[in-house]
Amino acid sequence: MSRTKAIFLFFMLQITLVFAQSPPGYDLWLGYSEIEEPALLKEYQNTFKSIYFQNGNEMLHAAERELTTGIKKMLRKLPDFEKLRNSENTVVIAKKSNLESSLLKRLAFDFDQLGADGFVIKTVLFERKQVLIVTANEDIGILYGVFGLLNLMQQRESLKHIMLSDAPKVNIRMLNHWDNLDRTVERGYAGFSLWNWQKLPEYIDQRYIDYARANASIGINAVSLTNVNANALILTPAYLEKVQALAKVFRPYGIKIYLTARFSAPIEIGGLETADPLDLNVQNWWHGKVKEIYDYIPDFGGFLVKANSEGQPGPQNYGRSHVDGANMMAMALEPFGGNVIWRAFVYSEHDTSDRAKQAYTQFVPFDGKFRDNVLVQTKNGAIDFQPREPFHPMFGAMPKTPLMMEFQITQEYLGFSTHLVFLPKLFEEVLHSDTYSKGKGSTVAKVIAGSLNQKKLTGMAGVANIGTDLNWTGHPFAQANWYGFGRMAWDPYLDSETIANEWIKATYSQNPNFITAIKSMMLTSREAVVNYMNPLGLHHIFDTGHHYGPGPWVSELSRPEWNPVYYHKADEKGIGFNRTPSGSDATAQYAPELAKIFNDPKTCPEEYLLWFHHLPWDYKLKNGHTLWDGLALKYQQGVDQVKTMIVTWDDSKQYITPEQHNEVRMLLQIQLREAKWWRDACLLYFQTFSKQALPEGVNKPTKTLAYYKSLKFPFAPGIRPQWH
Ligand code: GCV
Repeated sequence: MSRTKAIFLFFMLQITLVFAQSPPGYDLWLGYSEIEEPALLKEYQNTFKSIYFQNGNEMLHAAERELTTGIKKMLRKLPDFEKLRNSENTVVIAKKSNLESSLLKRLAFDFDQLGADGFVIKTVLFERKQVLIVTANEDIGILYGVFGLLNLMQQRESLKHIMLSDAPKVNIRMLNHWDNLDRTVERGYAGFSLWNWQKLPEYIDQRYIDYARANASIGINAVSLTNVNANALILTPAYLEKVQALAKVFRPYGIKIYLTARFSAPIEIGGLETADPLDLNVQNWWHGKVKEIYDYIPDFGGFLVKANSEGQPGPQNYGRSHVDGANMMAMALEPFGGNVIWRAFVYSEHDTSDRAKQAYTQFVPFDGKFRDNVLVQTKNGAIDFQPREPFHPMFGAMPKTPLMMEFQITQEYLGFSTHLVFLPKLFEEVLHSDTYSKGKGSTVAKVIAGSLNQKKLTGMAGVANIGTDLNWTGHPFAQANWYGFGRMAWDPYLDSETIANEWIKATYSQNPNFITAIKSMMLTSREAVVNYMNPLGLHHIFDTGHHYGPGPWVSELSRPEWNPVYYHKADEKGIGFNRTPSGSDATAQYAPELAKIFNDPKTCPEEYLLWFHHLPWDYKLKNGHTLWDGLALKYQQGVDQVKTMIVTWDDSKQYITPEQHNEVRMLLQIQLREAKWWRDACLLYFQTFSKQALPEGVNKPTKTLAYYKSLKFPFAPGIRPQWH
């Protein structure tokens, strides 16, 4: 080859490489960075000399494609796949039914424990050679096994003696998108909705495929596409054919589609005069609609329903109950194997009792009355995705009902996508909480995994934080919350530190110094946000509507429970919501062992103090500070923790690219500014009641309370813009 031609080809290759690269952050945790450790690279190269990959359907092809992508990137070589098994194979990837009996013998594994989704990855000595086997009962197990294998390599684990078997502990591992049909996203902070309804069904955006890959890599197997504040149009043929196209993309990745069903759909799109669940015409309409949906999407998952909540229609409009509504839909879905996921996020302006008690009051009497294909989806706490809430008492009180956990991955009350907050810390706290419903050790995780009450149908949902932003989630670290949610939905007993470790290695760097520092930053980030927003059990003191920033002074909204003053109840005497027997008695909804602990301020964990108690400003905290001083110091601590996060991030600059460093640095600066805003606005406001000076160590606010009260945010994301 001539020199000129060689130079030309070299440049073409560079150009191809440049263009083949995804935008920063787009690859999520599937970047498959090159193996730089020489010994490990050699080991992997030897391992992947010849791969037998069972031929098969589109799911196995998807798995094989992923393995190709991963190996090409990590080992800088194209893998050598064989479609016929031969004695040279160093890797065998096949279902159990496709493995020769001699290999099965070597594996010596009880496949019953794997179920459909589980997998085994094991290196065995076979005919005097090492063979790495990835196997499972079903295709989906192979897909998860391949992602498991790639994950091990991203964690730089040696495969020489690997023996790993894993299976999910929860059946439905689901993302709930709150995407509107106009592509705005309720409480979305990462751009617009991914679903391009105009171009579907013909145009399949590569993003749909990459979204499915990312979900499958962490075991997510269900998604509801649209907002729970639902639009009935999604159930019409014009949209169903688009949903069908998405279902086709997601199917090879083991993901089922659910749709949000607006309870009044029979009226809005069916031409009926009522949506009464006991009306025969209404029942027939839903039966027909369900059949129509299954004609489009044979593996349709079912409906997710928000009914009689925040203005949404529901069975109570007709004097019927949640059971009547849910069971009516369940009967329509039953013949096709579909489920109803009925949300328990209900509270009413006509109920004057403590909002925190209302869902329990409405739902617990229905325990055991729902049909078998109904799951009741319950938010992690009794109010609404606050930075910290005690676990929802329903988790300890409905043993005969499959309760599905609803976490919020999108950061509605946690600084949007501008604050670095590692949510698996919050998820873990809730899942590890003890309900005591069957004595000590009856954790929420056991309720959700179904082991406490022997449930066959189990689920965990996360409200998605995904949008059209190049990096999917707005903040690069918000990707860790999507990742962590998926990992905990797969295994609710996992700990947040393990997840942080995995995510950092797969996303940023293998450097141990970087990992240690960033892991500790992530693990303290959740406590930091609690401290600078809602310390000591304060909650729902956010500004109205958009929930951007503090609004503890808001008191004039039409519904009492929409006003922050309802929640903090600050006055000259003190602060906090008395939920003990002398107050709203919400503690009675917990097991007696817990109620006893919560009822006494001396035994109540201080992180829930003002959630359960109204206490005087000079009440003595465990550390000897008065409540006023302690509260102020907590706000300051939150700000200081953000400052430390900035130092940690800056010190880690050398391990990542300048772009990676800079984007998070800019976001951390916003976080710091907003943490100070929270501290100053809240303390100035609460000071009008405590009438005490700020303690030493707390920075003096530089602006007045009037200034903070005057702020307006027409640009706040997450709700439809309100410019007027
Ligand atoms: C989808 C909170 C949010 C609403 C959300 C609601 C829910 O109230 O602010 O935006 O509506 O929860 O979970 O249904």
